[in-house]
Amino acid sequence: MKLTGVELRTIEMPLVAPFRTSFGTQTVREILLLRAVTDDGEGWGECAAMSDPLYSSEYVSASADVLRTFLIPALAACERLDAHQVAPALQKFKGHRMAKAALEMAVLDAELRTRGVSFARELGAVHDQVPCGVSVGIMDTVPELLEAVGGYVDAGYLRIKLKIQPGWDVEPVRAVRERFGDDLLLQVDANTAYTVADARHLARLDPFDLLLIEQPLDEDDILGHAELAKTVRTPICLDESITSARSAADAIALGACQIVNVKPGRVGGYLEARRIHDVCAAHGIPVWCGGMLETGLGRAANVALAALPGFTLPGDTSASDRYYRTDITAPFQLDDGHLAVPTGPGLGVEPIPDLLEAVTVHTEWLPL
Ligand code: OSB
Ligand code: MG
Repeated sequence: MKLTGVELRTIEMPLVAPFRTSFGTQTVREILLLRAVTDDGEGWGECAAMSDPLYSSEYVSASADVLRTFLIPALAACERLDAHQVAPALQKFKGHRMAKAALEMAVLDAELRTRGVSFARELGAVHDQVPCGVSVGIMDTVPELLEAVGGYVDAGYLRIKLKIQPGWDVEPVRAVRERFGDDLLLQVDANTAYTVADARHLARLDPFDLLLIEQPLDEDDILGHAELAKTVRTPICLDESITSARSAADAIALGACQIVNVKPGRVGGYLEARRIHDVCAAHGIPVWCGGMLETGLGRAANVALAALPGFTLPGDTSASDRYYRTDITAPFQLDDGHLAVPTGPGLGVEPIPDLLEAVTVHTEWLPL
């Protein structure tokens, strides 16, 4: 397969409701999409970066720039390109994992469509549907939160994740646990909003039997998480801190996490995400698939990944309508709390031209 060029496309998708985390409020999701054009066919990639560098250092316009200036040109040297060559070809460039992941995803999709193989089969999926959770943003009041959670429980979501921050943690968790009972699978995500000095405070979440507390401390603070784990009984799960299979192995060895959130964008792609799955499985560490408010393209690949055997907890793989009134692909719909794993070649879904056009704000063709 020879890459002839890549189209970069920026889209803006209005969210059905504002999504507030400890790092900010999203009302529109700006997303960079890639269309890899090869002599054999095309493939789609979706970049996980957000508009501003608040979740991680990456952001949409920086991802577009590094792809245009460095990453896409670096693939010109690959005469017989396949997805496994992408990460090695880009390795000399530091960081920018979300941009690298998007490019690898587009090449992988093109390759798999040519071979007639689905993402699920290629990655090693063992299920044809995956159990789904939902990530619930910070609200102005507890009654508003209870109403939102009630809607998701009624829709069939099998696990609820509450975004927390100092001042919005113990009371909302208590209220949700009291209203929805002990059987509700419940977890929290702080997106780095605490310090190790908050250990005693975070231990006040222990009585509520949470599945996990996700990324309470700074992404660099691996030893802080290990220290925190001595005070807090709730299992600690890392998101932002895990950027590779090596960093996952290190965090596990240091006792910094008992569970890992796997996000392909954050770790440089679906192939590295699978290696994290393998490392965690070898250590008996459960993993689950995180999300970055993806369109149907990223969701298709995430759902395929979440069907691997080590993904034993429900993921942030919610239905399309939890995010967008109109997705750019056929919508993913919840069926008894599950999403079906696509079976067609590659991602198994494609953008619907009119819907894609309607949300596009910029396109750029980069010949190789
Ligand atoms: O920390 O998991 C996170 C969304 C954007 C950025 C970071 C995170 C999230 C979510 C929502 O929690 C995940 C999703 O439903 O896509
Ligand atoms: Mg998170």
